[in-house]
Amino acid sequence: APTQAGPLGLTFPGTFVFGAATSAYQIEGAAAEDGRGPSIWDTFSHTPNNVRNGDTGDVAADHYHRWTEDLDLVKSLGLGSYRFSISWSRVLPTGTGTVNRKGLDFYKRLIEGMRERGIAPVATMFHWDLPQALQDRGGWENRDCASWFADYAQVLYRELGDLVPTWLTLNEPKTVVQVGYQFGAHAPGRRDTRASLVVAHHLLLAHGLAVRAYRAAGGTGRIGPALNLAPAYPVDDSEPAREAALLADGVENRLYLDPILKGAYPADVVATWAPDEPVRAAIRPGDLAVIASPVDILAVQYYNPVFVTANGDRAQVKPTSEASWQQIYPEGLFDVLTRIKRDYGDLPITITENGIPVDDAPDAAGKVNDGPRVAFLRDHLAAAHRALQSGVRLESYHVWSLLDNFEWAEGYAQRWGITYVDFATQKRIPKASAEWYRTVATSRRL
Ligand code: GBH
Repeated sequence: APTQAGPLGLTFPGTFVFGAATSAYQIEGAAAEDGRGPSIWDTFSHTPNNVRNGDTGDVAADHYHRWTEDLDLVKSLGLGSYRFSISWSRVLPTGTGTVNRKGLDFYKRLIEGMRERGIAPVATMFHWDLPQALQDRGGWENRDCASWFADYAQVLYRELGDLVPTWLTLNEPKTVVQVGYQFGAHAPGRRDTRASLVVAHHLLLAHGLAVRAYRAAGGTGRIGPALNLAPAYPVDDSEPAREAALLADGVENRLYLDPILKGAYPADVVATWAPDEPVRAAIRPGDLAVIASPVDILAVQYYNPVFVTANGDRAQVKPTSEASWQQIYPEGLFDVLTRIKRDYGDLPITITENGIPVDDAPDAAGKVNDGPRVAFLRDHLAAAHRALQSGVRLESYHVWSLLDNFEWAEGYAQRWGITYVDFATQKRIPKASAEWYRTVATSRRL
């Protein structure tokens, strides 16, 4: 008998997993507890005028103390997967050297807590919170940072490897490159395009070395990168607009996908962006072979497309969410997923982030009605379903985010959670979107 589907008439296969995502600095708080060393986000957020309202992650959603409640929440929403990140400076307070047991034990308990609840852990090793001690040694501009990362990764494999089926190396290297090193709106707040390209290479090298270390450690789970991909469309059919969109695709997507999955930098991006010696010199013989070490899974994060004019500017074509950078275009997710299969091969894919901010708050009855988020998630899940039906090996979907949290330069002013957090009391209230998502996840119907 045909399975009865939800309002859109779509049913996800029994193997498909629904989950939610967070990251360490955005939710944990406890910034100075149990031996955690400072990260560049502590430094950045404590420097005036970097973050809206002077907000910091000192307390955030206090997840470090409330993690059992938060895992109970994941379970109560019927989710099968939870993607979190590990704070490098909790595990290694100065980035290298002695392991901080208490920091490591926090993650051990957290991961065991997931397993007890039947939730599959997806662990990101780096979600932008570089140990400050390593920034003091040059950070990602220093080639050694790639090896420091691989050493840290080895500690994680040794201590937590048996407990974690899915490892993600770097969260969104593109955002570090663009926002951390070109626009300066994220830590470490640099504005230097040449440095940003060297950083891109060192990040990719770090990813590759960590993948190699996983194989050398005999890891039996899966490992891959987490890339935020943005399909680039020309605003019109003119030749110049189409060429500009092609270059934008290079900068947004191929600059990361090509070295990892094809072992080569995209020639058009290199010609346009890195014609000079310092950047070329950063790329040493053998690096690309390391970067292209085979991965088991590709983690895709999708928020928005870019629309490109003839002179290479970005244009607004679709309505935005409350984030000015986010034009809403669900079809872009279908395009991204099918493009990977077409251009890079049939590898397993997990969507590790997708969501929007909504300025929501409890009403008189204590309900949080985030209707725009329900519509956004529904339309993007429908696009993911369409990709599945056209043969993409899409295994799972994680909503960004489980909780309202510290939204980087926007501080607590943007709420991205399916769960409302009252930061004064730390009370959690599942929003309408959470109730809706529970129904989808438990029925598999959309
Ligand atoms: C993700 O980045 C992050 O992985 C996650 O931590 C974050 O909370 C979530 O999205 C929501 O933002 O204002 O011009 O400087 C998504 C990619 C890159 C989108 C940085 C916003 C800022 C553009 N983000 N970008 S700008």
